[in-house]
Amino acid sequence: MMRVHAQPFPFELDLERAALLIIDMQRDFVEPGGFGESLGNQVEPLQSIVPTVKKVLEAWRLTEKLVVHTRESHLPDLSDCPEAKLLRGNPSLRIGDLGPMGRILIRDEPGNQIVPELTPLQHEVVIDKPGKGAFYGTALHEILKQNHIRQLVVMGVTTEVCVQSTLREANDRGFDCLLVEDATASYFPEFKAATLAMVTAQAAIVGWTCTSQVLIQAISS
Ligand code: C5J
Repeated sequence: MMRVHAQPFPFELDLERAALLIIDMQRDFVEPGGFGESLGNQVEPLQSIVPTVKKVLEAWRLTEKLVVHTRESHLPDLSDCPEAKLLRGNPSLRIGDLGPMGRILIRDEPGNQIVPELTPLQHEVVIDKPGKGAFYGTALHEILKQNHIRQLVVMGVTTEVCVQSTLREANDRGFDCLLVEDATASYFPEFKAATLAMVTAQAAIVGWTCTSQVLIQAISS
């Protein structure tokens, strides 16, 4: 056990039972010219965390503990995309349409790949998820159980959507979650701040948050 300085109180990290979970660091959300930008979002807040996510990932890889990457993606025939998601709102591009980096949110399209700086290693787990939460419609829970995981260190985008949904799903399944504050981002900085506050409120009702610096220090010691 190692004590990590965290909010709202220290997190007792048990590396033997912990996995690193990186949410949706895919080109279409993060890179200029992708789907996120085509929706009118500024991608800079998302781009700016890539070096920090990379630093934590590299430190975690040295521990040889489990790494899981996720991608929000759908099958090419959209059979795993509910109509409610497909038809929501009035966007200029819908899921499955041809966007700046291939078909939007479709598995194996260029925009659906993890950004090159964070490319998964061959032995790392990659979960393609049809929803916002990483547990919905995926084998994630089974994989974590098989690996005797009880704690998740979480990074990625966007803080208030797929990251927060995943944290809540994980919390309900009995995982202790530690979100890395400077390794998560939103197109809306105020939503990120609100999410960090919501996660840690009421004595860690959803989980803990910490900085990448204290996490790297703890796992490297
Ligand atoms: C969104 C995500 N924002 N990864 N996806 O639609 O948060």
